Order: sequence, then structure tokens, then C-alpha cells
Amino acid sequence: MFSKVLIANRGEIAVRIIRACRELSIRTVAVFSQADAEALHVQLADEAVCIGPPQAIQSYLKVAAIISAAEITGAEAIHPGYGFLAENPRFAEVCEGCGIQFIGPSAASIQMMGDKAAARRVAASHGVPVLPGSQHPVRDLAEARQLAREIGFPLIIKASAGGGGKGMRVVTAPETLESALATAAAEAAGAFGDAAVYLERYLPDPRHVEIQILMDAHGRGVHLGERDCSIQRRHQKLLEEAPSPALTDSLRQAMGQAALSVAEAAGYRNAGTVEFLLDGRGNFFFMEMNTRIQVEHPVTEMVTGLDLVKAQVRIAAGEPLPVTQADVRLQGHSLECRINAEDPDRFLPSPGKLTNFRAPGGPGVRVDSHAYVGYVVPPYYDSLLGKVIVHGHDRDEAILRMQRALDETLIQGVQTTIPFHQKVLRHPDFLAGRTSTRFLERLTEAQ
Ligand code: MV4
Repeated sequence: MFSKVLIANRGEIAVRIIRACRELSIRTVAVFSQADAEALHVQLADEAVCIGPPQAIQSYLKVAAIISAAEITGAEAIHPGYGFLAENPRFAEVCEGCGIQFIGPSAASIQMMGDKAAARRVAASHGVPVLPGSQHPVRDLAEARQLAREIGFPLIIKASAGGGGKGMRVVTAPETLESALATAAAEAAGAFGDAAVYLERYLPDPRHVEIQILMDAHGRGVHLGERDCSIQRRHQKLLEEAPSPALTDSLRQAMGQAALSVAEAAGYRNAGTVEFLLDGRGNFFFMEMNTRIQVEHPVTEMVTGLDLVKAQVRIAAGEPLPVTQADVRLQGHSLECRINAEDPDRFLPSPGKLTNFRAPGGPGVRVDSHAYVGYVVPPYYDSLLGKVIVHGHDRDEAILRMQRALDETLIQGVQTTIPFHQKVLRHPDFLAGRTSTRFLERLTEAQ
């Protein structure tokens, strides 16, 4: 096992990783920008190194500064968290080249899954359902027209280098294909420096259901059930749950097997998430694979009793998986609400000083946060202040517990998304488990 790990991140996930390392008796090195000198991850780590000015491009995204910090402090491994450098194949490669263990998959796996058209091809060629669409980026308008005839309308244009909704266009009729193709390609080129796009049949009102997997360095893997992340706004997840109210046990088994097939086909190692779209008739389709620990990983931890971050560190150190598929049992129900420092109506950032903060507690409540009284939320990074996670015997208990937990929470000095969550948690469609990626659209239209 490693004796010292550097955490190349900030905020709640840096704190989460430090906690896992502590429980593994591993010393920790925090890195921080000049805006984060007072941050909780800096306070909780054994050592901390300033890596540059506030802008992420000059600090948390600066490969040379982070590698130098690891070398100066003698860290043997780097955990990237999520965002920043977590899915940057070049960073994973530089770590490997410097003899520093990257806590995550190989650079090759990250690269492959970063190409969404290639990932789709890998899934399809291993028997995992994908929506009808192109096997390669489209070459020109003529090819797009031919594909569109095969796929039918509505269809969706997606950026090969994309993910997260950028460079996407829904096309409902042949007349708008040409202009949609041009705008999607231009948006993709601007956002990713790569204009490649592919086509897929569009599902009008799907659920977003993702399967957590763990693969060790010895080729063994397990799936840990699903998370339902249908409640999103502008491709930002806001509330997640496990299990999904829409899955039967047999569908869960089928999706779990499909997720493992994708991971095995990619020679995957460490924790990963395979995202699917689920239609109203129980059909699921591969969407993409995320090669990082995700914000919403705690709901899986609550229902499986496993510590995913510790598992990541152990896998990176070469240890075999501590569980087989037969050991994995899903118990109860978990919900996570993301608490952002935002105006909850307009979803605009609300940076500033936390003049008061009271965290919720009691049975079945977990808080993953870097917030404290006096903390100043900087304007430079994403606005996630933390997550309230609950576990209950069933969905109804989890919902009541979350309502109670959010009622207990007090945050003053910045605006937060708590009022938004309180609205969702009372909504009859949410209470009935009738959620989809259109849920929020309908909620805001109704007002
Ligand atoms: C889709 C889709 C419907 N049909 N693909 C959004 C983010 C990107 N990863 C893929 N996305 C979608 N792809 C097909 N063929 C609908 C979405 C989508 C969506 C997916 C999950 C959660 C929220 C969403 C909101 C709008 C669109």
C-alpha cells in the first residue's frame, strides 16, 4: 500500500479522498490555489503545497505544478477526484511516465472512453444495446442524409469528443439536418477543439440510469447496482438516488452485465460508471462511460456498504477486489441532494462568506462538504458546497429523512439550492418515482 498520496483536487471531493486515505493510514498531500489557502482540504491534509494563482488553468489544471508537488513531497500516487485533470489521458500518462501511480484507469482507457463514437462502437461490438446510429463520425452532409434515412426522426447529433450535452442538437425533420449539423460541429470545435460528430436516434423522455463498476488490476470486476440521475438541469445533476424506482431485479442484472461487458472490452481498471438511457418500456441503451469517481458515488456507498474511494486506492495499489458479485447486496434506499452556492431560481453562482452554517445529522444522514462558518466560497470554481446524503429502509423513509435533513440545514451568507430540493421532494411525480430527464422542464413550466 502507498504511504503518501497527493490529491489533485479541491472542495468536498478532496476532503472525501483525504478521509479515505486517513482510514487506510496513508499520509496525504493537498494542493491548493492562492484562492484556497484557507480551504478545508488544506486544513485536513498532512501537508499542503500551493500550486498557483486562483484560475484553475494556472493551478488545478497545471500538470507540471502538480507533478512537481508530488515529487517534492514524495507522494507515490495521485488521486485526481472528478473534474479538472480526472479524465485527461495526458495527465494519466505523465503520472505513469514519472513513476507516480495514477489512481484511476490507464491513459489508454481514458482516451478510448473520451471518444464517444469509439465508446459506442466498443459497446455495440460486445453485444451491449446502443440506439440506432452511426458507427463513426459523419464525413459529410451526404452521409448524414443517408444515415438519417436509416435512423429516422427525431435524431440527435452528438460531439465525438463531447459528453455533458455540449455540441448536441436534436433534429426533428430532414429540412433542419444541414443547419443542425453545421452548428453542432462548430460548437464541438469551439468546446473541444474537435468538430467530429455522430448521429443517433433520439429518445424523447428517457431516464438517466448509470451503473457503478469496480475492476481490479487482475481482471476481476463487479457491478454495484445503479444510480438514477434523471433530475438534471442543463446537464447538471441535482438529485440522485439508488436504487432507481424504474428498475426490476432482472433489468438491474442485465444492465450490470452490460456495464461489465463494456469495461472488460476496454481493459478497464479501477472505479467507473457506465451511463445508459432507459425508455418507458424497460429498454436500455449505452450512452457513455465515465472513467472517474463521480459526485454522486455516495448513494452507491450507502446501499452497498462499500467505500468506493478506498476501493480505488486499493485497486491502484494492486490489491485484488475485496468482494465478489455474490457478496454485493443492495440494502435500502439512498438519496443525494447537491447543495450549490447558487440562486435557486435562476441557478446563478452565489459566491461569498458563509456567515453561519449548521449541518444536518441524526440517523441515516451523511454530509460530504468542505463548508465551515467563515469559509469564503470563491468565484473561480464550480459552486458545489457539499452534498446531503440519506439512507433509509425504503424510498419513502429516505424521502422523509431528506426532507428532515434539509429542514435542519442552515446556511447563511450565500444562496443555495436547498429551496429547490425542498420543492422537488414534495412534488407528486417525484414522490411516485415518475421522474425523467424532462422532469425539471415540466416543473418549471408549471410555475
Ligand atoms: C440522448 C438523449 C436522448 N436520446 N441521446 C445528454 C447529455 C449527454 N451525455 C447525452 N444526453 C442525452 N442523450 C439520445 N439518443 C437525451 C439526452 C439528454 C439527457 C440525458 C441524461 C440526462 C439529462 C438529459 C437532458 C437532456 C438530454
